[in-house]
Amino acid sequence: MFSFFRKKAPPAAPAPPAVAAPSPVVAPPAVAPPALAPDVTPASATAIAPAAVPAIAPAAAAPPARSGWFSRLSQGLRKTGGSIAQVFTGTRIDEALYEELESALLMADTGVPATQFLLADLRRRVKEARATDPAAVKGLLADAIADLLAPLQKPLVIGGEGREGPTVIMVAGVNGAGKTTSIGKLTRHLAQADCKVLLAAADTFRAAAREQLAVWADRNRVEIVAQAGGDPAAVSFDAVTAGRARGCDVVIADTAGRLPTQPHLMEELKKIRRTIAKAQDGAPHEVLLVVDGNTGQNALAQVKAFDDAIQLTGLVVTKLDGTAKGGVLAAIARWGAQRAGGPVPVYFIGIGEKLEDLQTFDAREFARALLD
Ligand SMILES: Nc1nc2c(ncn2[C@@H]2O[C@H](COP(=O)(O)OP(=O)(O)O)[C@@H](O)[C@H]2O)c(=O)[nH]1
Ligand SMILES: [Mg+2]
Repeated sequence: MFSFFRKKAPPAAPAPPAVAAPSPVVAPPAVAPPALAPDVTPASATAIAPAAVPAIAPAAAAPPARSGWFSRLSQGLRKTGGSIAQVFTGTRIDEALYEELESALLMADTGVPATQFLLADLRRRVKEARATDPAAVKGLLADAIADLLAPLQKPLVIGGEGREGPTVIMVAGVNGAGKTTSIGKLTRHLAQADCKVLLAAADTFRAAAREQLAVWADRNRVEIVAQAGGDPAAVSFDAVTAGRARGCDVVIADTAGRLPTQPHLMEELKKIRRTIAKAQDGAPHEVLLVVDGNTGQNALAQVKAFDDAIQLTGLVVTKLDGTAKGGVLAAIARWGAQRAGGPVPVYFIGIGEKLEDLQTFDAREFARALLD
């Protein structure tokens, strides 16, 4: 079973080994979620919701089988699986096979550099294994993809080495990528693991954005700092300060959606990052980009642009259900292999709108799902 994230022991403790969080317990919300958004925070006042009792939902009788999740993931990526499988239906391993595979990988959003890398790697593997059967080549391709994706597999760590104060997570991305939903789902997992979470509604432009985050805060019974029409950097600062004062384990800042082609909005994002650092040394500890897996090669362009602006530490790739082709993860991995600071891990992937539809990323599993 996979841990949803890793929770380190507090620094004061007599150095016990890092304890893995309990297996993901994905229970349906203990209380029926409110149908309507709660009252909007009064304008111009930084509102810190009163401390709420942490919601500890009763553990689900049986944790959801990861196999069920796997079949949904491969179902989501079935178009890619189908067109790649087609390549291996012949009887010979020849140039035509590699050419067909090249087209299939490019069609799956893998992009030119990762496609070329995979083809060269596959040829080497085929030679080494002395494979003669195209079906065996498919297995070798799965290995090649899994190895390429492996550096992206890394758990999100809460409470790092010697860290005082909360783990501060800043979340960015374009509009509709799934930032708020993913924060809500992550908050649920954190709250269930007894982490004290505070959400910062740093998407101050739209009232609906604050309300949406407030609904998630309410569902998970965690605190939220919001401010109508205020400065997102100020809200983030207040939230981190409040999170420290209240002994929170995690502060998550939800920012407004923006395109990397909007320089003033990218500047604002940098300012939020800088301001968070002023509220707490070493923060933000995680700068996450949420990308919509459906956007194909554009997702890679977003990763690069946001990384340039705010130095990403992790990714959440959503919407791998539906029409996503999945190859973009290989493109992200190949880019990451050449990035000065090392690869940007994919902490979570999303395959739907429900709570259990956000899961940790497993490279081998993903490679299998891609080719299934
Ligand atoms: N199908 C699908 N929908 C998702 C996923 N993640 C988020 N969504 C939906 O995408 C829409 C936009 O999500 P939201 O969190 O508001 O995006 P934000 O603008 O980045 O905050 C909502 O309708 C979500 O339910 C996913 O993994 N799969
Ligand atoms: Mg949002």
